[in-house]
Amino acid sequence: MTQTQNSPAQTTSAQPIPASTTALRHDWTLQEIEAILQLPFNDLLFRAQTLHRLHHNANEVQISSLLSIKTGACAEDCGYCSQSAKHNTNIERERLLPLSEVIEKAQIARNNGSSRFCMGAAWRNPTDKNLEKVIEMVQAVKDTGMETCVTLGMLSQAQSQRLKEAGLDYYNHNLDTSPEFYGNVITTRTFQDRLDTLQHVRDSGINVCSGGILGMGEKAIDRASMLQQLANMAQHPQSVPINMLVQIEGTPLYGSEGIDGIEFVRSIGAARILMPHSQVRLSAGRHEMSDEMQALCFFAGANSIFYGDKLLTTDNCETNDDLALFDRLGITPSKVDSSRAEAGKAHSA
Ligand code: SAM
Ligand code: DTB
Ligand code: SF4
Repeated sequence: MTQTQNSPAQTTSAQPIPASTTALRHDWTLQEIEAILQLPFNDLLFRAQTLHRLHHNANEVQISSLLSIKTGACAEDCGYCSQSAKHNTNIERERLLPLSEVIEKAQIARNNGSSRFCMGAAWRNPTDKNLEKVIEMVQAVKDTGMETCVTLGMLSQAQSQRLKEAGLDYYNHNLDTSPEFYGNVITTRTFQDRLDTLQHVRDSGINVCSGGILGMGEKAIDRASMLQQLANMAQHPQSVPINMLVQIEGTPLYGSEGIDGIEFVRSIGAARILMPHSQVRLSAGRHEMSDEMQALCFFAGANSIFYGDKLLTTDNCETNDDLALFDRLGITPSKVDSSRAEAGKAHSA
């Protein structure tokens, strides 16, 4: 354990945390994380917000847009997902989108102020042939000036390396839940498979985007355990999406006991405390949250969202509603890095 770090298990004081006590840790015990999640709510939020301000602009939120580039007919059985071929859901399957359509959607996202464009494919893993097609998309999106992110399922080391060489900025691959609850959600690939893919991504030098889903019927200890897995990685994921389950009819997890809103906010605060430098993304499920709950999540340290009317197959908040909320909260979207933005302008001129 880093000696200068306050022991969260013993700290219930709401005193600000000096910068010198916030060395990054990778050795959190489950008990420490449970203790953070159980702090008096105001202490938890104060502590999370104090750390947040040490490392981030408190009034800035990064916005990413999502596009499903290949939808449905997935061989995996993830119990939450509309796109598994094993579930009887009402989604329209689509083959890999043509490059022109991806470019069109990316330009719209960029013009709406997104700084990152995330493309998702319903694959267990990409074939090398499909990977080359995705790489063309990554390169075209980079030309708009936005950061690029893809989520394509499991990757080999060679595939990660190929994506890195192509200039990919982020790879999203979620742990989804705790190792203990994992078997209740997915049976067609293991928790270790996920860790292996994340290791390949990290080793090839791509930024890691990894988080999970809350509200799948897991217990508080599973949330602590999932956060422990993320926080004890050799390097904290640069981006940590925290999704609230979007319940989709026809999926096995439809009808799960959801998560209490306050518990959700606590989990965001804990993610901020455990991984102070990371972007914590308030991801799927915002559609079901009140403005006030989202505001609490931002206060607890969430500093990124998915922006745009659609996630992958389900509705997201309306962009106008998001802009109105940002306005009421005095939040501004993070700017696209200026050199990238110039590159984008040059391209669209
Ligand atoms: N097929 C790839 C994979 O699973 O790695 C990429 C796409 S997958 C849809 C990306 C992530 O979205 C999942 O790991 C899960 O965390 C999240 N997700 C999918 N469906 C969701 C739902 N109904 N509610 C909340 N999050 C969801
Ligand atoms: C992540 O953590 N959440 C996003 C993204 N990564 C790919 C996906 C959310 C999907 C929500 C359900 C849907 O639209 O199908
Ligand atoms: Fe397939 Fe990804 Fe959905 Fe799992 S989450 S069923 S891997 S698209």
